[in-house]
Amino acid sequence: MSQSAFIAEPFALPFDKKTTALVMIDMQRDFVEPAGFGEALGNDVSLVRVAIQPCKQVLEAARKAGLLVVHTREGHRPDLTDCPPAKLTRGGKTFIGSKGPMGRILVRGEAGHDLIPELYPIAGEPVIDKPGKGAFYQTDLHLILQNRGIKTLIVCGVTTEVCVTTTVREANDRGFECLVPADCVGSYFPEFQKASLEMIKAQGAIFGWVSNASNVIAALAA
Ligand code: TIU
Repeated sequence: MSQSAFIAEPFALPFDKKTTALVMIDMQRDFVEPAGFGEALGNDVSLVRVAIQPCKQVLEAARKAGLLVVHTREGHRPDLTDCPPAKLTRGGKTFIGSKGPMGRILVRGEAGHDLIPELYPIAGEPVIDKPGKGAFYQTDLHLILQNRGIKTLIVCGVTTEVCVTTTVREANDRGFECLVPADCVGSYFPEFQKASLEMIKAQGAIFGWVSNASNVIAALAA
């Protein structure tokens, strides 16, 4: 019997390894490394870098437990035809597609768009290129999860209040149960990190559950 439960708030979340996937959101150089898009926007990347090691431990535990692992990347075609004009005008001087220290910002194929080496996908792990903040919008993520019979998602990555919670809300509306390990998600804004995690688990798990890396690792190893 593979039914188990994650220790979580507001209450334990039962899961089955066969129907659980790890979704690693946008752990891209542009968001996490110095000199990327995140830092160019004026943010302190050390605040999101603290999530790297916990993410690495959860990723290793998920691989060992045989979970489906999916990675996402936010970015656009080099000609930016998939970038809404309204999104193109944001970010002050740091426009999507403009030249950054790690290539054109949030453009597919550029160095800064790539996933960080610490969490690099291995063979068999789908990588979803997404044009939006949510991982379901204009991608085949839902199809991939459905085809594998996935019901539960462990959602990690950056940033907590932007792409992580957008994805959790999208997933929740599609019937998935989402668990967010608090130390595996990062924000440039401590107050947003705190509020986002509180919102997820409020009102009896309105969008999902909140836990931490060690609880997830223990449950996956059981
Ligand atoms: N991946 C993601 O969260 N994209 C963002 O643009 N996040 C910010 O917090 N800016």
